[in-house]
Amino acid sequence: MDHAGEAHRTDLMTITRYVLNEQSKHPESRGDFTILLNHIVLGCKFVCSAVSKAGLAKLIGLAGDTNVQGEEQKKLDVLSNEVFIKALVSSGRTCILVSEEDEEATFVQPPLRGKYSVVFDPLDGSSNIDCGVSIGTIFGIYMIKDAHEPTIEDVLQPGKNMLAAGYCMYGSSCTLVLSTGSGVNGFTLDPSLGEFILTHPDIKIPQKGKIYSVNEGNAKNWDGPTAKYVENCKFPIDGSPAKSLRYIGSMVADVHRTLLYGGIFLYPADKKSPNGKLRVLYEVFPMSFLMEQAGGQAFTGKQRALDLIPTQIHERSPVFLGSYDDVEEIKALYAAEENTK
Ligand code: AFP
Repeated sequence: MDHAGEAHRTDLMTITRYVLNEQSKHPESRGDFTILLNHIVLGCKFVCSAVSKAGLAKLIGLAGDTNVQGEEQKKLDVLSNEVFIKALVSSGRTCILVSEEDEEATFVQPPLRGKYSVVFDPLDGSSNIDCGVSIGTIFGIYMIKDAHEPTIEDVLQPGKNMLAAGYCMYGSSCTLVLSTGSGVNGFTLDPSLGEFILTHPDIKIPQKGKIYSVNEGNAKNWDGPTAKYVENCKFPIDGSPAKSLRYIGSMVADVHRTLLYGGIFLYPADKKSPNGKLRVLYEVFPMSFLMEQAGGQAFTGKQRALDLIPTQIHERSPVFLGSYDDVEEIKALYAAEENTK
């Protein structure tokens, strides 16, 4: 009998155990972050369950404007937002919440106010729900300066100030990828236990990848460096093999593949959208944080993505993120263009 293998299978590292282990490295810690994370995990489990039932509900006629009790059915993205807002407020550890779904930030009132702000997209890629493509929740966590006097400036901080970031992907399995600033770990939900188990310890993105991921339908509006980069992926000038194109159109799924297999994900600026499409606080920053923590890079076309200082909560930015060497190449193309000005 393979006792070591058996031990490996029975000694389960749950996400809570992992975070408590991390917490024990900081004797001054009072467990606030662990409590906050538990509430985020609860939100992810709820959304995972709702997403997995969504297709079935539609097939058997449960979804629509009203449910069997005659109550109005909520759209999944609206429902997910409500679940996360309530879970985060009730944790008693948050102060300011910024959600993709809400125009204004939510300021948590004093009895439940804590020291963290959370920026999140409760259900990113939701236009893909009806065709069963993987979608996800993305989040980033900041510490606020003064819990007595929170201001919007507390969330308008560069991404490099985030304490933690992660995403949960609702796909063939439910996977939560997290960084608390010392590497990246992936946890998979075991539905029979209702627990996220560490399945992808210390994720490192390959130094160079064989895949590029971009919406090529926007090519006619791209700037020179992006167009040149993608051309080079298809027709490499150094004689190396052409890269494969993979694009789902759901950031969590595209970034998850990039993180595990290597390569580059691009959502560039174009003539129609000079700031690209993706939102700085709850798409660009958390994913850039994870990429850097996994040994990759994230670049906006002008600077390191995590150095950007947002001026509005729903601001957008172009982003190029992924394997270190691949991002290095696009940086060189932008630098070369800058030199010709
Ligand atoms: P939805 O939430 O509207 O589906 O948008 C998803 C998203 O913000 C991000 O997850 C994708 O990477 C990106 O948009 C895809 O955008 P395009 O459809 O323009 O390629």
